[in-house]
Amino acid sequence: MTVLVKPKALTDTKVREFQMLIDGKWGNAAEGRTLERVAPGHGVTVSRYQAATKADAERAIAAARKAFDDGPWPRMTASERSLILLKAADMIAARADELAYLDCIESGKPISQAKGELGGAADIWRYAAALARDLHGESYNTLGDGTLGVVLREAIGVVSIITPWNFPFLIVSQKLPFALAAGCTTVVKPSELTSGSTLVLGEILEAAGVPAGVVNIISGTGPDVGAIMTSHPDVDMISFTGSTGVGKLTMTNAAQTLKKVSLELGGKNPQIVFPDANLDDFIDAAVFGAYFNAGECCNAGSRLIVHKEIAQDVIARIAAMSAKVKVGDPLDPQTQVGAIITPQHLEKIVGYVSAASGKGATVSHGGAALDLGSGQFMSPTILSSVTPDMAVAREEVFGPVLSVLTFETTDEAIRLANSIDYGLSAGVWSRDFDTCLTVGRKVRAGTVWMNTFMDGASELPFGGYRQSGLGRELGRHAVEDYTETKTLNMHIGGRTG
Ligand code: TXE
Repeated sequence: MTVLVKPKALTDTKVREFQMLIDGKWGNAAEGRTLERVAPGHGVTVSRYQAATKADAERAIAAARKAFDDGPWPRMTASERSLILLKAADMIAARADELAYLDCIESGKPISQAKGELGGAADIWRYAAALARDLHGESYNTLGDGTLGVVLREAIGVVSIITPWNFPFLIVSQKLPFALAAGCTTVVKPSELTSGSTLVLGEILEAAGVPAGVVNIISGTGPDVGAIMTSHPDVDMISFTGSTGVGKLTMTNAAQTLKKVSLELGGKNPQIVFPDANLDDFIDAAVFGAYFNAGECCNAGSRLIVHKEIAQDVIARIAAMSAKVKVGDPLDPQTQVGAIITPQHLEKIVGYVSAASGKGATVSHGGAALDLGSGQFMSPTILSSVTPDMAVAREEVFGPVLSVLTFETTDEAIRLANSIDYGLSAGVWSRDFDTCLTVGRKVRAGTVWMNTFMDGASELPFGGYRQSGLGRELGRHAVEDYTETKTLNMHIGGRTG
């Protein structure tokens, strides 16, 4: 079974009202419409956001344009920008409990996890602040006596930042501080399901000293505002995290004016396990990798590729550990798997499971929605005897569902790992160094974990191969992504001299 943690009624029953930040002023959407957010774990309205439309987005883009073209932000020294980002990081840390609470009730993620994400986010802001000081170009005095080449790194301009609901504060933190460090100005649109913490970030940035118009934050739906944010000629770059479908749409829109695009999209990440692996470590990581954030995670370890020799044992041990996972109240500090983002999304997850069992997969654990009295929850689920052609083996379920496939040779494992459209991350488990490196080099994915899974650090780039996206976030090149290079080719003395 699964350990159930029934959601307790919320003690704070007040609906939190949010406005939007455009050109340094907080206000309502032009058309006066709002969006209500029902907490996925509690089934009651907890937040009300402004429903921005095209006119609001255009105002925000104009403010960002003006702040870039005429404002102080791109003209400040890197040291001045860095100090403001450091101040913001301290303020994020000081308000971490409030921000974690918002992410927890609006997205349904466990509170302990939300607090961990806030710690990670503050670290990213500090890292971006450090990188701001080290952003520089190059010079070449080797081009001949009369020539000096200087390569500048200039802020790219106005950046549209569009984020999803699964890690609301963490994902905006993987984009915004780097854009700011480079000297860009921005329009930010969080998901219409989890806008709260990003709007609070607007208050923090104002208080930290970010000038008006540099960060504009609008709440609204993709079709209402996302579309204009990705197509407006005054926007120079788009940084998007979300579904592969909307990522493709974003690129199509961006192509009209040839904007730079950075995309972090879906994943169907394999964990390949060999018979000589440390199975205690692996079982623990497999359970964590599959169910972390209720599987609503682009780098979820949702596809197990296990050697035939150990498959039965591995499935039995993962099922036994799954039975101990605590599912339920996102606000309970003991909870490990929280609520599913919306009732429609839960239906989609259950649909994937029944389609797979209809095609011959075996439900080795869970397999159904859970009724906990409020909200929507899914049982941690293991599907075994999955074949590579099934949708659960190829598509992003985005729920706590682990699909198990088997292999006999290393080549077959690599082939299976690379047989789908995604290439975000992968895991390989073996005590043999050669095996880990052979698989690690041949798997086409942006991150390969060896004898661990899902560890990350601000210093390590993150992003995908193939349809998992374009570009990398984090790491020391992350600020450069928000720049253009300009070559100054200087001639000294007469041109023929
Ligand atoms: O994503 P969307 P959804 C995957 C996951 C999930 C599926 C659908 O498989 O089940 O996507 O989730 C904005 N122009 N991921 O529907 O729609 C939208 O408002 C511009 C993977 O929530 O892509 C939100 O701010 N923007 C993923 C953001 O795009 C548009 C995280 C993401 O929403 C838009 C989330 C448009 N036309 C979902 N339409 C990951 N990589 O972690 C929507 N948006």
